[in-house]
Amino acid sequence: MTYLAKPKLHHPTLPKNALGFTRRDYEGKVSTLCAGCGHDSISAALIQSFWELAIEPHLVAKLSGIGCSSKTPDYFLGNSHGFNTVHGRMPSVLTGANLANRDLIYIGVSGDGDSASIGLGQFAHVMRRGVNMAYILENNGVYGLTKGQFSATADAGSKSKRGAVNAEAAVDTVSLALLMGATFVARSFSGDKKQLVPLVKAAIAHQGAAFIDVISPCVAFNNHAGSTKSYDYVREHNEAVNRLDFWPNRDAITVDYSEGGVIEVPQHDGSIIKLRKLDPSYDPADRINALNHIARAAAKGEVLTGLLYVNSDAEDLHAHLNTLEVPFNQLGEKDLCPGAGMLEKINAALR
Ligand SMILES: Cc1ncc(C[n+]2csc(CCOP(=O)(O)OP(=O)(O)O)c2C)c(N)n1
Ligand code: SF4
Ligand SMILES: [Mg+2]
Repeated sequence: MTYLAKPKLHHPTLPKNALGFTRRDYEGKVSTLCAGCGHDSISAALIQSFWELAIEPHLVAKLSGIGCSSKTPDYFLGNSHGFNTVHGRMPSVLTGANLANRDLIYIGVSGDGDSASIGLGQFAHVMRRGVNMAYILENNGVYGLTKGQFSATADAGSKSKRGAVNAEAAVDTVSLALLMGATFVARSFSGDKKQLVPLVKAAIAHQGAAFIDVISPCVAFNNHAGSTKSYDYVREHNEAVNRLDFWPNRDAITVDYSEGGVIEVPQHDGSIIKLRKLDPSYDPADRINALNHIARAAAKGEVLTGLLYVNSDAEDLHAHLNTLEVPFNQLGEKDLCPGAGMLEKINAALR
């Protein structure tokens, strides 16, 4: 099934974006995930975001690890670059690709096992290095692909489908991303496309490490009573701190937002995040306050969602390393291999 391409039929009345593409042009192969899996809704949100932003698919690189979640890049943006790496190692491959060619838009897709269990070290370092990417963690609290073992994001006290109680403390990926220096941190729910789509768009626009933890229920192994990652639990305990509208540029703002509590957060590329505060005490520019809020909500069993932190002045890894703007594949042999004399000079400077 994974090799099944979708039929190329486009109904003539399908709406087109500014590039003349329909949503179908941003789809991938037929999904082989279980019907109702949260991961498919996240793929749909990604398709929607890229289509609405009118991004040319060949300018996007999708990288993932291993898992049901990491299979999903096959199901969206079929005309983009893709690399399904090794379990827990997507961040280092994405970092390398990004350093070689900064002109592409990098999407990292991972699971909670992939990022918080085997890949925890890689996850932490890609955040602190500020790699320019939108990192989407499809968080279901279990290893879906290998039949539902608890992952490191399963809450202590939550029950498996067979009734076993998880005794271990959960890794909270949004807190960890904040501690590690990610400059855009959000949490959302696969069942809330209205919240997720603008978050994805804003994460794409962000210059630096952008992280979205998306609670994404596994209908096969973790959608029962006693689970804190089920559709029912998340719907009942979802506490959104804000709601977003994303505007690709200032000119696009044609509606007048007169409602109170709306703040504008300009991004480096001229795009604007419009934030409606649902919790007046929540300031997404305050990292310490974000950490406090997340910890307090977790203690009450709430799932805090929305844009939890953003640093609009963030710089990415290329700025830290002062790298060349030209992608490696556009450099000639002379630039790539400047000779023994130059190597000697570099070595001498390091002695
Ligand atoms: C090095 C290595 N160890 C273990 C596995 C087995 N394995 C494959 S997927 C997976 C867990 C996937 O869980 P998660 O990342 O949460 O993705 P999900 O399937 O839940 O979306 C494991 C342990 C593997 N493929 N490679
Ligand atoms: S096993 Fe779970 S995570 Fe995997 S496709 Fe099925 S519902 Fe989704
Ligand atoms: Mg998982």
